[in-house]
Amino acid sequence: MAEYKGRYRFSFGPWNIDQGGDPFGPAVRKPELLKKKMQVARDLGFDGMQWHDDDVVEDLDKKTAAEISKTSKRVKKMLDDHGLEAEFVAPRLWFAPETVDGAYSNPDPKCRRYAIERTKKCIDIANAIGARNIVLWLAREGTYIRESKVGREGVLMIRDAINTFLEYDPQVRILIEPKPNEPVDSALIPTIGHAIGLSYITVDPRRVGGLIESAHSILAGLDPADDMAYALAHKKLWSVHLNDQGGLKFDEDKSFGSYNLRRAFNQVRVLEEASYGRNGEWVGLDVKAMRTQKQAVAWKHLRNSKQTFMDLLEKVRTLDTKLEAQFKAQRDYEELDRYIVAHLMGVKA
Ligand code: 3MF
Ligand code: MG
Repeated sequence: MAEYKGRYRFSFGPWNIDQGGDPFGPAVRKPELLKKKMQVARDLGFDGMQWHDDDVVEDLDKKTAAEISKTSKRVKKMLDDHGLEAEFVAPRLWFAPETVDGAYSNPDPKCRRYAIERTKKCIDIANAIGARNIVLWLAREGTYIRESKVGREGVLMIRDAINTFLEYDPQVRILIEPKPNEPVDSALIPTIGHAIGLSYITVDPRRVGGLIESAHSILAGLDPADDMAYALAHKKLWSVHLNDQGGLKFDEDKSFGSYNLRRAFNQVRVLEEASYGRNGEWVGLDVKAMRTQKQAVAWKHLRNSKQTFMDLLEKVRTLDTKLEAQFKAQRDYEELDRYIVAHLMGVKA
């Protein structure tokens, strides 16, 4: 087993410290300043932050190139001052009126042009804050009813958009973050298998990979550890959004390991066994504080997720793999099952 003894680097995005609003009720916490969020990151031992383009430059659509550059430089300086790096920038392609019916696969060419121009701005911001990764969460690239779009055309439109970005910036890397549904009913690129398949029909597959979010795999009815293993086999697991999810509900973004510890253990194990992080990959979180959480402590979900990862890493590293191999050789999976459960609980098998 090739074990990576290096240090894991952790990141989260500013949206992970939020105001607790949901579709049925308003915000319950006041917004926090970016500076405060960076202090939380530093105090909790995170190494970097993830960004949406407009987390860096607010009201991006209304800003000139000079304004975008100036604001990005200010955020870069703030990051430097806090000893933090920028992991990636993601274009927010689901908020503007132009993206109501999708971004790159929008049936209206004017709207598609908007999405492409917006993503170019996002790439400029990434360069300005020192991130070489662009994450595409393809939020509205899909349908509410099957008949509304031609699936094949939609996929090829997304491919064409990605090709445009690969050509726009010869250094940029595109990480597709698949999700099967929400906000749309049915996504065109619902799983990591789809994302990797798509990468191979772009002009430069070596620069197109994936980001796997635990909850997104679970929403697709899949096991996140297996999804990660699949992407690792293709050398295309370039980031993760660790979190947890209670079954097929709305996207909950629960703290990592808080719902299904064994499922979380297997994610950490898959990463550890593949020496994840050796090529600079980050352990990203995408977690939300519960709506009930009060302002002053609405950062504990981040602390807990990171700590649970480290605790599970210890469980991975102390697993008796000889014993495991013995059970496997005997095909005694019942014994193996009990051993894993006992190991996780810290009791005798
Ligand atoms: C939605 C998500 C997104 C992405 C983010 C960065 C708002 O389910 O997970 O969070 O992670 O846009 O790619
Ligand atoms: Mg995510």
